[in-house]
Formats: sequence, C-alpha cells, structure tokens
Amino acid sequence: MHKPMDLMRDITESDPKIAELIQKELGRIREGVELIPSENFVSKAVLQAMGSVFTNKYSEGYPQKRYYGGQEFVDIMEDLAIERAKKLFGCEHVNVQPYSGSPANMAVFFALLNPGDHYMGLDLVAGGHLTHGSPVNFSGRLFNVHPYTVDKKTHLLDMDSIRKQAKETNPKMILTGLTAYPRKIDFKEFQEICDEVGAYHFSDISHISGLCATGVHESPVPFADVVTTTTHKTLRGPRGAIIMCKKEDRYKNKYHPEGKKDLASLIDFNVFPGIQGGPHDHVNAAKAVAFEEALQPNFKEYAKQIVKNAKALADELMKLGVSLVTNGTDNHLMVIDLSKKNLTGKGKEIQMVLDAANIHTNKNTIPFEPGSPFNPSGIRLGTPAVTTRGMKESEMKVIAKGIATVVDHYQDAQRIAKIKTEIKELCRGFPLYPGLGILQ
Ligand code: DSN
Repeated sequence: MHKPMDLMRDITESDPKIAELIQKELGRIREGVELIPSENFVSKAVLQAMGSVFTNKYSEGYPQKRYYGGQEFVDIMEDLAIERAKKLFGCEHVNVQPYSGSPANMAVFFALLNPGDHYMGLDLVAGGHLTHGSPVNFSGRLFNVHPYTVDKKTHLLDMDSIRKQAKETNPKMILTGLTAYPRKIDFKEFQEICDEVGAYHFSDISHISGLCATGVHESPVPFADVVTTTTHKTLRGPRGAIIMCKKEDRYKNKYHPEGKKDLASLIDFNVFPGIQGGPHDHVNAAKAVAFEEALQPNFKEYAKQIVKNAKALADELMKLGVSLVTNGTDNHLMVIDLSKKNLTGKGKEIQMVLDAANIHTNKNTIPFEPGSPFNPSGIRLGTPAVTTRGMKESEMKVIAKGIATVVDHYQDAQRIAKIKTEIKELCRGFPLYPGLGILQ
C-alpha cells in the first residue's frame, strides 16, 4: 500500500551526507573571515523565508495576472516586495522576479537592444562584469560591444576618453557598473554622455546597491533608464536580483516606434515570458524581508561602516607594503596588485594560501592584466560580510597583517598556520549565527 511521504523528517535523518556538508559549511564561515566582496551573511529571517513553503508554488505572470490558481498569498507577498523595493531605491517601477544578476541583465539587453546593436560596457579586466560585454557571454556574443576601460596610468575611469569613445561609436546603450573597480562611479556624468549621444543608460549596481540605497554612494536610480542589482551582495538579501526602471521609454520614437509598450512593460515582458518561467516565490519572499531590513535606520550605519572598514583595510595593507589598484578604495572593495611584488600571475596560488589561513578572497585580474584570467595578478577583497559580523577598523588591522604576511611568505607553512590560529581567534570574538543548527 502506498504510504504518504513523511515530509517532517529532519535532514540529518533523511540525508545525512548533505546535512554534514551544511554543518561543515557553517563551521567554515564561522571560523574564517569572508572577504569576497560579492558575498554577505543574511539574517535568520531571510533564511527562514527562503526555506519556506513558498518554494512549492508556481506563479507565472505578475500579481493579479497569473497563469495558475492559488495566488492569494503570493500576490500579497510580491506586491510587498515591490512596494518595499520602490521605497528603498526611490524607483518608478521594479520587477522583483529575476533569478539572479545575469538573467536580470539579459532581460534588459533584450528589452533595449536588438541582436547586433552597439553598446558600451566596462571591460571585465578593468573591473566590469561577464554580462557587460565579455566575448564568452551572451552580452558579447549577441551584441556589438565597444568596451571602455580605465586610464593606463591611474587605473581610474577617464570620463573624457569615455565621452570621446561614445561620440565615435554612437552606442544605443551605455552600461555602467562594476565588479572590481574600487572607486566611486560618476553616474551623473555617464548620464550626460548618454544624453549627448542619445543612448539608453543601463546601470548595474549589483555590488554597491546597499551603498546606493543608503546614500553612501550616489545612486543612478533617479536618472538612469534601467538599473539592475543582485540582492545578495551589499544589500544582504537572498541570492537573486531586481530590475528598476523609468515607466516611460524616452527613446520610444527613436528605437521602439512599432510597439505600444512603455519601458516598464518592456522590462516585465522580457523577464516573463521573455527569459524566465515561474518566479522563485520563496526567494522573492526573502527579498521582501531583506528590503524591509535595509529600510531600517541601522542599515545606513551598516553601509557607512562597510566603507570605513574598507578604507581601514586598504590603508593598513598599503602601510604594510601591499600595493592596491588605484592606491585605495572609495567603496566596499579593493584589488591587491601582486605584480608590484614580482608575483605576476600568482593570484590563484595566493588565494589558495589565504584560504589555508582562513582568509577567504578571490583571485582577480588587474587592469591591463599581464597574467591570464586563470592565473591573474590580483586578489579582490571586500568588507560587506565582515562588517555584518560586527568587525570594525581595529579588526581590519589584524586581517591586513594576516594578508600581508601571506603575500610576503606564501611558501612558509609555519607562518601560514600561525595566521590561521590568529584568524580563528579573531572570529571567536564575533560569533556568526550563534545557536543556528542545520535547520533554521
Ligand atoms: N560573481 C560576482 C562577483 O563576485 O562580483 C558577480 O556576478
């Protein structure tokens, strides 16, 4: 006789192998410092929403316009997520359904451009993103990218040369945003350039959205046509993304004269049914929780502390003789230039040794990379996760000392072991998810 599935078995009983891995991952993050700038630690409330029964639902469509029944609670939840995101960023329209940053960006490309259209995006090696025009990505394969880069000497964005390039190439869209550029972006000046050449301004603020939402970094939302962000970086929400845009298509007559759609409908249509199927309702519920958290006054303090910690980490590293791309940071991230220590192409090795010392980072290209993407010459560091943990400027000094020691003595196993002990000791003072087991 068929017995119903016992839905209430604990994972430790039903799948001890996966349970053990979750437990080990919890141990790993508790005992190490997380410096990958795109990572963060979400609250228990966000974890609970993600682990909720909303994971079972199919809801193709949008609130009050769905293809399946049983949407009375999903609709309220998605409307709440929309309302909170609008309040947080001050945007006219928002789509909260993108699964992550890449599909969000893909929806924007499909909404604004036709295959073969010309656009400008920041070169990956100079701090852009895969979806900003990399030749191996849809953004470089389907569309004609004119990558802009940073100044050869200062490694800063040179707005005069970007303006000149825009006038020469006449792009239909200019993409702004970063994954490894450690300085402020002048979104207003980018907007002026877009206006001068008649291009859409599409800004991907995935890395800095927590800083933009709180005024710690200028936000492009008030003027850019479309803005995307992932929700899991400085915003400290679940893995996912949103797309914000103006309601009206200011280039409708020039670029979309045939259709009746405004910009908001164009974006929505290109998310679903254009690219995605059913939204991940459990993740969207967690996005709503994260937006509410980011609307609280203490989130602004958090965002300010991220930047203070980044500056403290950068200053101390430089004091200890470690060179940084652009000699510092204005935001949450920095990139160590290993080539200045005669360690060109050693990013992968140094990342592995830092891991062994419980300092988690990622290898990264530096501008005009002399190595290769697999063996680059940079290490990217960021402070969102350690700041969530409560660490401040004095802890950044301890971490900087550990990193500098690893860089200078990466072949010295004894020293690395000593740093690991010191990092574990530091982490003990900042308990992560105290009391959290495998189940939330
Ligand atoms: N992988 C992300 C980052 O680390 O910046 C971007 O998608």
